Amino acid sequence: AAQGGREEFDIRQLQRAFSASLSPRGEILLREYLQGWRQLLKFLEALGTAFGLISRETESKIGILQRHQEGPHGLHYRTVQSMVAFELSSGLVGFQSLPAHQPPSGCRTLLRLHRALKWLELFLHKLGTSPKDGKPSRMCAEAYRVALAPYHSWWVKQAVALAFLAMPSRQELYRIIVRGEKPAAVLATVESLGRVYNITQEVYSAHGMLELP
Ligand code: 1PW
Repeated sequence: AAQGGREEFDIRQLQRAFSASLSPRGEILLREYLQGWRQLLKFLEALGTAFGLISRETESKIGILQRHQEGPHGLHYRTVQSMVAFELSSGLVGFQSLPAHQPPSGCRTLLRLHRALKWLELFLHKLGTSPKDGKPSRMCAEAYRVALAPYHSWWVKQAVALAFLAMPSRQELYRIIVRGEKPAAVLATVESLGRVYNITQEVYSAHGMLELP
């Protein structure tokens, strides 16, 4: 079966990509990480047009990192750790805002995806552990409030809140997320996301990079 491609969202492929992104030596492999994000993009697209802004923003961040990987310094963009080391030693991280002619750094771009991953982790965790009558739109909003809203402008927060209003019902969401899988696939995914998140967080924190502009 083709990876990427046209097929529908598949939570097992999401879980596999993120767990494959973790090397035995504790590195985060960017290729697999971005593959996980592309699978996530299919999920966002399945949530409907109300999630268009969120999908486009996600796609744009994936694209920036992909261009770094395909660029002249592509070899340095194999793992999160090697990207961080390279951008640090070349003065490319952008601890202050970078000049406009320079593409956004890999570090500041990945930081956006990294924070968003926490949103997903919290949301899936709530979904996988909540009582049957819990409302997904509320869980999604609550996870967003904790994980991502603190980093967003007022305007973005309003736009994201509108998307939640159009969130599919719990039943429909289960159809999209779980499909043929056992519900346990949700919590297995939460666990993989958590491992990847924690390692990235350690790397960023060790270099004082948790607040890049
Ligand atoms: C239902 C669970 C969803 C998990 C996937 C989350 C994808 C998150 C994308 C949020 C996008 C909101 C609109 C854009 C916000 C940007 O300003 C913001 N980007 C992100 C990814 O947070 C910050 O990027 P910037 O403006 O500093 O380049």
